[in-house]
Amino acid sequence: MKTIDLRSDTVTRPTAAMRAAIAAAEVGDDVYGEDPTVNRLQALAAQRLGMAAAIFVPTGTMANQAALRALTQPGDVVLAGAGCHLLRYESGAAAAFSGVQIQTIGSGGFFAPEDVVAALPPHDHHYAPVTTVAIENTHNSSGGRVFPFEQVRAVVDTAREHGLKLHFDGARLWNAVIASDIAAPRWVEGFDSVSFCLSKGLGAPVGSLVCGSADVIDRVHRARKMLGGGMRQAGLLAAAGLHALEHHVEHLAEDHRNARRLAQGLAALGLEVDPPPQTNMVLFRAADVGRLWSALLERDVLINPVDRRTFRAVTHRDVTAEDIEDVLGRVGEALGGQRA
Ligand code: TLP
Repeated sequence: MKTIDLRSDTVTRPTAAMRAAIAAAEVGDDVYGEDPTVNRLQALAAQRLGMAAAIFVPTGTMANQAALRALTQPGDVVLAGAGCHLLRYESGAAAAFSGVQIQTIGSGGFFAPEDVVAALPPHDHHYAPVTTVAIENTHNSSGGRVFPFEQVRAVVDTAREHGLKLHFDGARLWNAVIASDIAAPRWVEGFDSVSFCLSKGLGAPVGSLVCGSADVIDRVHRARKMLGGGMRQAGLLAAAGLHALEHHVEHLAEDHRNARRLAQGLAALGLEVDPPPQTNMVLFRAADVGRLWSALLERDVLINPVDRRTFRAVTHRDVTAEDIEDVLGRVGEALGGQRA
């Protein structure tokens, strides 16, 4: 039986064409700025986002943390949506590396300008200064939802009015672009730094970018060095990323269709799917997560629980529409006799 892996879109493997691009990559020492393939990827990323500069880093976590380091001072407060990756899944790096406190605002991962204003402290030295706002789009722990566009624009305006910096965790920015049909430069306009991943739905084995002004990217460069992320012949990895950006963005629409079909099928099996998927993630609940998890593992379906009641299934390039039908069959069998 084919193993169907819906744990994350990080599990994709490079295609033959991507491997050929890796094999053909021209390389140099990127710590000297001499890797032509890294330089091409950085230029393409900046251009796709309509920003001045970009820097290649190994992971989304490093992208976010190097950006935070570049934007903040120790002791600052960073406002972000509930359940944000920055706070929940980056092993405490914001506190350890930048010395900042993350304060969550709003609900379900999103927030409004009023939430930003309400979180601003009086100008009094008892309070840590709020200096930065971070959004996550799509928002992972709320089930891959897209931050409402007009709300993002309003948050940017308000943050600017109050002299705050802005970071955009766009690990899945391209999913938001495809789902909303709003171009990337419009999404990221006014942000000081934007991170996006090549190694999620875009299917590259490794890599993320941070984009921003030349000055911000210069500071991110220093932070990347401090984190040990200065890589040498990284063009081998950048070649995969270039291939992903050039050829894999449109495919995300299929991942989104597969997620909708999966959600519909799971609901038909009596499972509670909430929220309805907007991109490539499906959150669903089961009465006995542990039992369903092992019954699925026995049937070679990998789906991770995210809490005691909820599973997260993520669609991606290595899962076809037929695989989704297959998964639904196997979930039906696994549930046989069990209460959903
Ligand atoms: N998310 C991973 C896990 O860490 C949870 C996943 O499987 O979804 N920002 C966001 C919004 C992310 O979802 C992730 C990865 C990252 C940053 C970090 O990227 P990596 O894993 O490359 O460090």
